[in-house]
Amino acid sequence: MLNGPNLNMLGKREPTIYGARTLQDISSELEKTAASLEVLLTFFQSNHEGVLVDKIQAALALYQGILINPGAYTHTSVAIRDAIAAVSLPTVEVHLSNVHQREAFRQHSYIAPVAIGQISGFGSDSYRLGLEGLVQHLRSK
Ligand code: DHK
Repeated sequence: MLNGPNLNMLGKREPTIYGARTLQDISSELEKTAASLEVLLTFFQSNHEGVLVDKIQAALALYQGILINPGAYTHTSVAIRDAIAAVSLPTVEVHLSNVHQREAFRQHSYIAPVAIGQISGFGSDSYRLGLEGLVQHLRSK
C-alpha cells in the first residue's frame, strides 16, 4: 500500500474532504482487513515522487499487487504511471475523496489507464474496498 504526498497530514488536512482519520488509523484498519483476507500488507507513505517510483520498482521482487493512493501525483506523474506499467503488477488506485466531483484538474488520472481499477469517494473505506478488489482479482487468476 503506497501513499503519496500530503497523506501523512490526514486527520489535520481539510477534514471535510479527507475525513478525520489519520494515516495511522487507516493503516491499522487496513492491517485488520489484510489479516482477515490472509494476505501480507506493507503500508508506506512518501512525499517524494522518486521514492514512490523506487518502491514500485522494488515491489516486483516482493509483492503480488499494488494498492496506491498517489495523492496529487495521480494528476501529474508520468513517472509513477510508467513505473506501474514497467513492473506490470496488478494495481488498484484509491482515493478518499470522489475526485470526479472535484476540480477539473483532479478529474484526470495518469494512473487509471495502468490500473486494474479505481476506487474513489468512500473515505477511508476506499482503502478497504481497494484491497478487497485487488485480492479478489489476484485469487481469480
Ligand atoms: C488525495 C490527494 O492528496 C489529492 O491530491 C487527490 C486524493 C485526491 C484523495 O482523495 O485521496 O486529488
